[in-house]
Amino acid sequence: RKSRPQGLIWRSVMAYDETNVFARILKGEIPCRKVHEDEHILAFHDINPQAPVHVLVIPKGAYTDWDDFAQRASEAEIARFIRGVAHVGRLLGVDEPGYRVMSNKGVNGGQEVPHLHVHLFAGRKLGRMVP
Ligand code: D5M
Repeated sequence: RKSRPQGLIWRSVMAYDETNVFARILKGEIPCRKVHEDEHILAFHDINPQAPVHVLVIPKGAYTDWDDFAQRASEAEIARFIRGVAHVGRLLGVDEPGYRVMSNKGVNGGQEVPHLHVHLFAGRKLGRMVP
């Protein structure tokens, strides 16, 4: 039997579904209400907002979720993404009085779309999260 490359990186790469809705938004196949775009990230309004401001920020790289990103992305990519999310908060004018950032991972995290995304919620005083 042919041996496969070992380990988590192989598994993560193979798990990425190129047809997921955010991959299709990145390819321009599905429209979005864009907030910000640069070479590395895209930010757009959530189709089903849970707060007055509900924006999703995604890296352009093919990462399934937070853990995949943490394992495979370079430190420069990770830094750019985190800075990108904060930049979007300032662009939206919600850095004061503030916002919440959240990323769901996997079935128990409630993740629906298998491309890493961070939710940015703002526009009102948010309640405590009840798991
Ligand atoms: O969150 C996935 C989020 O993605 C959920 O809040 C709906 C949103 N969504 C799904 N399809 C679209 C499109 N086409 N545009 C904008 N927003 C969308 P999760 O953390 O995976 O549960």
